[in-house]
Amino acid sequence: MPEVSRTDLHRLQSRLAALATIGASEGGGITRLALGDADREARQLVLGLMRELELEIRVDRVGNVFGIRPGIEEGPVVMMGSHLDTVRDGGPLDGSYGVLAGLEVLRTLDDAGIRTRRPLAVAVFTNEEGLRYAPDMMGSLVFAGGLDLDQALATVGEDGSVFGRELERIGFAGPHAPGSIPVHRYLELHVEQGPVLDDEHAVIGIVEGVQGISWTEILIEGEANHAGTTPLRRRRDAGYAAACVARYVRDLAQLEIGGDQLATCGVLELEPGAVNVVPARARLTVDLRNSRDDELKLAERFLDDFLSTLEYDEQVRTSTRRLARTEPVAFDADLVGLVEEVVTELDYPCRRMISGAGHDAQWMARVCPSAMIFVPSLGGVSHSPREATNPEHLEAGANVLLEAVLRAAD
Ligand code: HGY
Ligand code: MN
Ligand code: MN
Repeated sequence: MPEVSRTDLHRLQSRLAALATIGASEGGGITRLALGDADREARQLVLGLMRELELEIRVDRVGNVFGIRPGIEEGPVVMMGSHLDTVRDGGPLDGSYGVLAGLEVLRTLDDAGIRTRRPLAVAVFTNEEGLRYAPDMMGSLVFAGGLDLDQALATVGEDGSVFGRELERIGFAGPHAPGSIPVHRYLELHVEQGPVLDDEHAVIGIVEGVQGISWTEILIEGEANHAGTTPLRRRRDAGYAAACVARYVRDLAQLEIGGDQLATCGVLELEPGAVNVVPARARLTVDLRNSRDDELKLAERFLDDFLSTLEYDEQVRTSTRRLARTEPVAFDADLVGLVEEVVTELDYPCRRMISGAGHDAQWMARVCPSAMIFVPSLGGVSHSPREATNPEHLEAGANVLLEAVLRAAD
């Protein structure tokens, strides 16, 4: 088989730059919420690249897009991929890098005249971020059988839109049943989105698993009142109660659970939102993460207990809705070992690690042996316009993906 070990960094960078213009805002961030117009445009750009590669294109009923490259033999594919949707004001690499590097790998194989024994595929999973429609990682979740298709299609977004209708509107309500593509191995290349590799000057993260995720929406019902006349003891202040929750979850993570427990209040909305009105209502979200499911469950329970106490202390009513819940997952040890073998041979400084961020690989691991490859995020920054990675690290990640896929496919 002809030797090939290098992808074309400039070609990859030019495609990343083109994709980054879709959903770009003045502040430099990128916003491509799932099933919005920018998501459609990004999907169409990738479809164009898939057609250039003469891939067999399949779109499934939850909008996942697959480009399939035939192998010498038929059968389960070796799949790469990630997502194209972003958070609000996100960066140019989260998700995009894994999709475009996967296509770069296929282009490199074409240029080298290489045909692998197994078919190869690049996947674009729908709604990985979960901002507009919860839960996150919805496309891979349905693909893996973790969420009923009709339930996904009926999901109402935070903007009141209906998932299935939006999927039709953007033209990506495909005919194929989710999960109908047999997968031999799944390999996802992604930026780390955290500081570990950058701090240690490592180039490649050999990802052994992903921590668990729990998202809860909390509604707090108090009573609007006059800020100047209502004594503190007579208030039912939803704003103060919400602030108590935000403060509590930090203590919950740092003091009560400890270890690698994390807690974030990413959304906090008050109504009526007037300077001289005691807030009547609050809507907030709590994102809890832990690599141990027993501790994550404890954190969830402690939060519920805190809300019960808060109701009594502040005379408010609270209600909760679980937006997402993904257990910690360990990737396939042999596939992780294959990635480590490749990285060692290519002589990149590396380390094994757990992913702090959730990824589609977390659900693909329930379908087939899966693993991930990380490259450093400069300053550990992601989900931000400042998200960036050194070009030579982008190239290193793509080369490791290329070599790992060649081995998994043959
Ligand atoms: O939330 C996450 O960890 C991922 O970026 N969806
Ligand atoms: Mn991502
Ligand atoms: Mn993300």
